[in-house]
Amino acid sequence: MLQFFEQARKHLENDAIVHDGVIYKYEQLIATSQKYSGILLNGSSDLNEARVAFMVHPGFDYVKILWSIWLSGGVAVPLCITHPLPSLEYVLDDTQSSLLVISKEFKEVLATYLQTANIRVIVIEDVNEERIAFPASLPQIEKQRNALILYTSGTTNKPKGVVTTHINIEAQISTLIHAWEWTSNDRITCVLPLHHVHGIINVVGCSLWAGATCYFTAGFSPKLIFNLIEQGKLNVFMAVPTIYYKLIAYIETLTMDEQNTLRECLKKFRLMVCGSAALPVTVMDKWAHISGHLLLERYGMTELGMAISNPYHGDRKAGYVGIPLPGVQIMLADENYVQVVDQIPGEILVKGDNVFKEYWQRPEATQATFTKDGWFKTGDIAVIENGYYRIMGRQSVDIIKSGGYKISALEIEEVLRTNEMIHDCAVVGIDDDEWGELIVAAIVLKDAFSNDFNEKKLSDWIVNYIASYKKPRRYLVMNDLPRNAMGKVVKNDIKKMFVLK
Ligand code: MLC
Ligand code: AMP
Repeated sequence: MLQFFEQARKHLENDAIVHDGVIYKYEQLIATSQKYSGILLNGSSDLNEARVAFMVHPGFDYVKILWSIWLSGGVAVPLCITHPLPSLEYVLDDTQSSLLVISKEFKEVLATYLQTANIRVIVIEDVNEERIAFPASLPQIEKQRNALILYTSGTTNKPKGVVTTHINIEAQISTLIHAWEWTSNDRITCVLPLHHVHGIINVVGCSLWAGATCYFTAGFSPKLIFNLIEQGKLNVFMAVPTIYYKLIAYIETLTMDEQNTLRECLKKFRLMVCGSAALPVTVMDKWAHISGHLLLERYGMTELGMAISNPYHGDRKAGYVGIPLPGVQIMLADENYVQVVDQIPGEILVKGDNVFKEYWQRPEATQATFTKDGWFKTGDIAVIENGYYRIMGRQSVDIIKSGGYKISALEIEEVLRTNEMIHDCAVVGIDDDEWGELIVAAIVLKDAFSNDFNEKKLSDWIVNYIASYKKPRRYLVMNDLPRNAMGKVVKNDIKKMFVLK
């Protein structure tokens, strides 16, 4: 029996999920997931690692589908609910998903795909749960089997599927349960998208493993979050730095009385965590002033879950991500993968059961990302100072973190180059207080458009091909891109030009 399910069975009477004010107990979540497994299995005894893509809003439906995929032996492929069709098709094709579970509202965006694809489609609203019987039996799943594929942007233009096994997921969750002292009395709200580890593992995975309650609101909204907080419903909160930035901005619009009421409610929290991108010290300080809480910053990655964390009880140091989590081995290494000594910066290498298995059907990329001794190379540079890790940046200028999302500059450039106006381009991330990095693009126009550049037209066009959070927010039209003696575009020069602009 998979551990997540055994855990849930310990808390049958507890509230598992509260979604739109409706309470779902663990007992109901278990029963519904089992019934749905029967639908997915459709008479077979085991999905045998078939990829099951699903496109469902965060909430009870999302969790029941995820669990039913795991119970029936499938590999879960959560689709981003805001991606345009080309990005969705890419994931569906790359994973060769043979089953797709969707909410009715996503039929429209997928319409052209559904017309021709050879895939079994289940529309949640068309299923009458009352009339489904429990499956006669469910398969025995060995923990080394594949469980999840999440897509991550990297230094290649197309996102790669990160495959994690049940062993990996159990390790990623259990280390956080231990380190952050989760209990069945905890209550958290999920404000993050559920196609990335922050939401899937840290928020939903940990809360349901602990027998705690996970509240879902409709997307990210400071007003809805503060409503829940004021009702005293929550005691744990986790988000990316941009969300804390936005919450602070919202609080600053409230009256002093409203701020004081909120402050009293925030003081009752036991834990507030921040990660997925560097937490600016200014945000940490402002949040401490507002809430009385020193945010716990941690470091993670799609390929690892969480790896390094400030302590729950000890000193939480601003600007530092803490120390390795239990069960996670970390080494800082030079360019030859030899360990560096304290206070010398090095690339973060990671080993442990939390580390993913492989990039889906990319053996060369998988091999390249591990050293010959089996360390996973993160591409992030850190230094240890007084026992605490400080993240100094990334090796690649082509990886951008904006709003907590990892975005490949190369992917955006490839799309931009297909636009009729563009001859050449270079995408970079520039520092931004709110978004961490803001995506911007230097472009060289084709002669025919040199007097006729329409930024809005380009901006409206690009969201047909990439998610809106990947859209460049500013453009700089240039005659030529700056290049070095080898002919390679000097992206750091482009960054400086945007800052000076
Ligand atoms: C959106 N907008 C942006 C933007 N994203 N502007 C600049 N840069 C960006 N990156 C603009 C939109 O165009 C829109 O403006 C307005 O902001 C609102 O858009 P939205 O889509 O409604 O945004 P919002 O819901 O406010 O989203 C902000 C957010 C979101 C912070 C909630 O970005 C988010 O959920 N981020 C978390 C991603 C995440 O889970 N990362 C974890 C990866 S795992 P207009 O003018 O068009 O209306 C990982 C490992 C680890 O990293 O360690 O955890
Ligand atoms: P993703 O691939 O979306 O999972 O993003 C992982 C990347 O986010 C890491 O490789 C880091 O570059 C970055 N990251 C995560 N947490 C932090 C943090 N606390 N500080 C700085 N960078 C972080």
